[in-house]
Amino acid sequence: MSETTSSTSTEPDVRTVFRTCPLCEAGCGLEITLKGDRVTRIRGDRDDVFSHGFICPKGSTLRQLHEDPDRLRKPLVKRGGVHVEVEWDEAWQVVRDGIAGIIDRHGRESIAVYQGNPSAHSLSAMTFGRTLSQAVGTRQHYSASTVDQMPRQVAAAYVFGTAVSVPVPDLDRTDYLMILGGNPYASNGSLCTAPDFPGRIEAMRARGGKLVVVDPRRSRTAEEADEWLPIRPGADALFLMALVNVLFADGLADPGERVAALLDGVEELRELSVEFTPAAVAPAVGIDAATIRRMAHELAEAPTATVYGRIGTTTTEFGTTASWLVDAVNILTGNLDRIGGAMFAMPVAGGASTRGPSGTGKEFRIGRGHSRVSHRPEVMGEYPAAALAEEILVADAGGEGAGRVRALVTVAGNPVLSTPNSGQLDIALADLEFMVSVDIYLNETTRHASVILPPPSQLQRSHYDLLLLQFAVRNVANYSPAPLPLDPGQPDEWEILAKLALLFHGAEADADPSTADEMAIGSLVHHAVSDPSSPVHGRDPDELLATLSANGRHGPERMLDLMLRTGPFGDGFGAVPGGASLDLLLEHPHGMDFGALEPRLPEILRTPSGRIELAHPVLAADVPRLAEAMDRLAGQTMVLVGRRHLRSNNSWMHNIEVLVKGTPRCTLQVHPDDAVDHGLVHGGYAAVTSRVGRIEAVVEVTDAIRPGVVSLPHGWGHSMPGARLRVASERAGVNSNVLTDHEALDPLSGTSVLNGIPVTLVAVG
Ligand SMILES: Nc1nc2c(c(=O)[nH]1)N[C@H]1C(S)=C(S)[C@@H](COP(=O)(O)OP(=O)(O)OC[C@H]3O[C@@H](n4cnc5c(=O)[nH]c(N)nc54)[C@H](O)[C@@H]3O)O[C@H]1N2
Ligand SMILES: Nc1nc2c(c(=O)[nH]1)N[C@H]1C(S)=C(S)[C@@H](COP(=O)(O)OP(=O)(O)OC[C@H]3O[C@@H](n4cnc5c(=O)[nH]c(N)nc54)[C@H](O)[C@@H]3O)O[C@H]1N2
Ligand code: SF4
Ligand SMILES: [Mo]
Repeated sequence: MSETTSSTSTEPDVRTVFRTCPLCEAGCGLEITLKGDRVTRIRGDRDDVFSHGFICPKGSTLRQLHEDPDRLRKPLVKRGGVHVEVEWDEAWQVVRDGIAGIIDRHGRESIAVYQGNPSAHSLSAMTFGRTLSQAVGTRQHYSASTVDQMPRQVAAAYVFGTAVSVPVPDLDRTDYLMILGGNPYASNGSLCTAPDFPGRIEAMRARGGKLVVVDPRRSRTAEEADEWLPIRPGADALFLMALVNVLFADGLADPGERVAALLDGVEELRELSVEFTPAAVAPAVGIDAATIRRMAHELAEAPTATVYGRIGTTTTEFGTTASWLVDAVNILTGNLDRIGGAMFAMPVAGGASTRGPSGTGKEFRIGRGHSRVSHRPEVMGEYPAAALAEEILVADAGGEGAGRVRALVTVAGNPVLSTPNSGQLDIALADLEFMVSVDIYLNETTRHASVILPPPSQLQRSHYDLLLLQFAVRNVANYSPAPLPLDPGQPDEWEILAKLALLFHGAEADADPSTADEMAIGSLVHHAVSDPSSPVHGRDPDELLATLSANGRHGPERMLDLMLRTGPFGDGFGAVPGGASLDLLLEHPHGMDFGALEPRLPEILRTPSGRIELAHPVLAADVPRLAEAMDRLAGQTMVLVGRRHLRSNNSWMHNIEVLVKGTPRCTLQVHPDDAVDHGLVHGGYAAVTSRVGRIEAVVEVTDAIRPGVVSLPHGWGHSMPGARLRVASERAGVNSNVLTDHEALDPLSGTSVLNGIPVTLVAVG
C-alpha cells in the first residue's frame, strides 16, 4: 500500500491514497484522505489521467458504504427462518455440508449460478468468478448480462468476431453523436467507458459538434441535445433500418476504401433494407419520414459521426438486431474505425479482442444446449436470467438438460429486484433447498440465502476494471491497491470465491483458497506459453511463474500482472523494456494513459472469414420478424419504460442516506394528456398492471415523456420482510420488475424486454 501513499499533511497519521471508483463504468479516480484507518474525505482525483477530477455524487459515498451499519461484516446463516451472524469457520462448514447434500440428492445440474453487475467491476470476481462457476460444474449459468448488454455483445460477435469487439464512440474527437436509449447524464455511460461523459459531450458541442438523442423520454441528456427524437419504445431497430435504407437509396453509403475492402454482405443488407423506407416505418417508429431521412443525410455528411445505442436499445425485443444496425449505420456512413467515428479500444490488460490469431477466429454460435423448461438457447454459456424462476419452479419438463434447479449461488446480484417478473422469482427462491450468496447486504434476494458470505467493503479491496476498460474511449490502465486493510479474520472477495470453488470440488471446510489460486495462475501461464500469438509463447512456465510470484504476489494481482505483461502494451517479461506491468502501474497511482484510440482493422477481426459480416445470416434472418412487428408497434397503446437517476445505482445503493434523501425518485412519469385520459393527478397514485403483475406507484405528471409511454425506474421496492436495509426501507418505492414479463425476450440473445412493456393504468385513491 505504501507505494501509492503520499503524505499531504503535517498531521501525523493523515495520508492520501488514490483509488478508482468501482461503482459504475466511468471508473473515476478518487482522492481519499485517511486519518489512521478512517476515511475523512473523498473527492475527485484531479491528477487522474482519465477523469481529471470528475466524480458524481455516488463516488464520495464509498465512505458511507464502508461505514453503513447494515453492510455485513460477518457471515449470516439462516436458522429457523432468521439470519444469524456466525464466525467464518462455522459458515464454511454450513456451506460445505449444504453443497455436499445437494450434489448427493440432485446432482450438479440442480445448482444454478447468478452473477450480478458489481461482479463486472470487481477484480476478484473477474479473476475468480470463472474458477467458481467452472467448479460448480453446471450448465445453469445466469447473469445480469441478459437484462443488460448481451444483445450488444452477440451482435459484435457475429459482425466482428468476438463478444468484446464492441465499437465505442470516439467521444473526444467526433463531430456528431447520436445516442439511442442511453442517458449518460444520469448513468455516466455504459459500454463506452468515459469518466465525465457529460463534460465530453459539452466539449463536443463547444467545438461545433451536434448531439441528437433518440429516446421516448426527454431525459437529462435529451435536454442538453441539439435535437430530441421521441421514438416509440421498442422501435429503434426499425428507425436504424430506415437510416440504412436512406443511405443506400440516396447514394450516401460509403464505408471508405479501407473498410469497404473488408466488408461482406453490403448488397444483402441493401436488399434487406428495401422495404423499410422512412415512410413505411414512420407510423411504428413515431418519428416522421422527413426527419428520418434528414438524420441519415446528417450522419453521412458530418465530417465525422457516431451512433451509440445503449440500454433502451438492447433491452427490447429487437435488442441484437438494433445493436447490429448501429454498427451498420456507422459502417455505411464511413465512420467505423476512423478517428471521430466508432472505434475499438485496445485494452492494456488484453482480452478476447487482443488474443489468438489476429484477423481471424472461430465461428460464434449460440444454442450449445437449451434451457429445460422453455428451451431457450444458451448464449455465451448462459441461459436467460428471465428463465431462472421457471427452472426452479417447474418440477418436470421435457427437453434437454437434467434436473430442476434446487440450489443457487449468487455473486453480487439482486435478481429479485433486477430481473423480470420478480414476483415469480421471489416465490421461486423461497422454494430452493440451498442458497449461498456472496453479497454485502441482507437484501431482497439474499434474504432467501441459507448462507451469506460478505466480501470486504469496496475500500478494503484493490481495483482494476478488467472488463470495462475494454470499452474505453482512451486506452487507459488504472490499478489501485486497497485503501483500507481487511478487518481481522475477513477474507478478501477472491478468497471467498476461490474457497467456494474448492468446496464445489469436494474439499473440506478448512480448505485453503491459495490452492485454487495456484491452480488458476498455473493454468493461465500454461495457456500463455502455449499460445503462438502470445509474446511469451514457448517460454518456460516455471520461470514466468517465479517472476510473477516475486515478493509474495498472489491472487488477482498476480493474474493481472500476467495479463498486463502479455497484453498489447506489455513488457513481455523483459522483451519490451518499459512496457506495462503491475509494478509500472503501481508507480502511477493516477493511472497511465496509453493514448487515444487508434484504428484496429483488420487486426481486431476474429470472424472465421476474416471479414466484417455486415449481413451475418443469423442477423439477416431476424429481419422478417422486424417487418412483422411494424403494424403491432404502430397500434401500440400504453407501454412502460425504465430510467436511471444519477444518485441511484441499480438496486443496491438506496441504503446510503445522502443518496436517497430529498424528493422521492421512484415515481411513475405520465404525460399530461395521458394523465387526463386516465384521471391521474400529480402526486396521486396509479395502479399499473401488466400481463404478469400489478403495482401502485406515485404519479409524476410531466411533458418530458412521449404520450402513450410511462416510466418507472428499476431497483426499488425495499419493503420485503427479512431484509436488513434500514435506510432503504424507509423510502422503499415500488419494484418495476414486478411488471416486466419473463416471457418477453430478444430471441437472438435471451435478453429481457425491459422497455416497452404493455400496461394499463387506473387511478387509485
Ligand atoms: N426494469 C429494469 N430492470 C433492470 C434494468 C433496467 O434498466 N430496467 N437494468 C438492468 C441492468 S443494466 C443491470 S446491470 C441489472 C443489475 O442486476 P443485478 O446485478 O442482479 O442487481 P444489482 O442491483 O446491481 O445488485 C447488486 C448486488 O450486489 C451486491 N454488491 C454490491 N457490491 C458488491 C461487491 O462488491 N461484491 C459483492 N459480492 N456484492 C456486492 C449488492 O448488495 C446487491 O445485492 O439490473 C437490470 N434490471
Ligand atoms: N446513476 C446510475 N448510473 C448507472 C446505473 C444506475 O443504476 N444509476 N446503472 C449502470 C448500469 S448497470 C448500466 S447498464 C448503465 C446503463 O446506462 P444507460 O443505457 O445510459 O441507461 P439509462 O440511464 O437507463 O438510459 C436508458 C434510456 O433509454 C430510454 N429508453 C427506454 N426505452 C427506449 C426505447 O425503446 N428506445 C430508445 N431509444 N430509448 C429508450 C430511457 O428513457 C432512458 O432515458 O448505467 C450504469 N450507470
Ligand atoms: S460516475 Fe461512476 S465511477 Fe464516477 S464517481 Fe460516479 S459512480 Fe463512481
Ligand atoms: Mo447494467
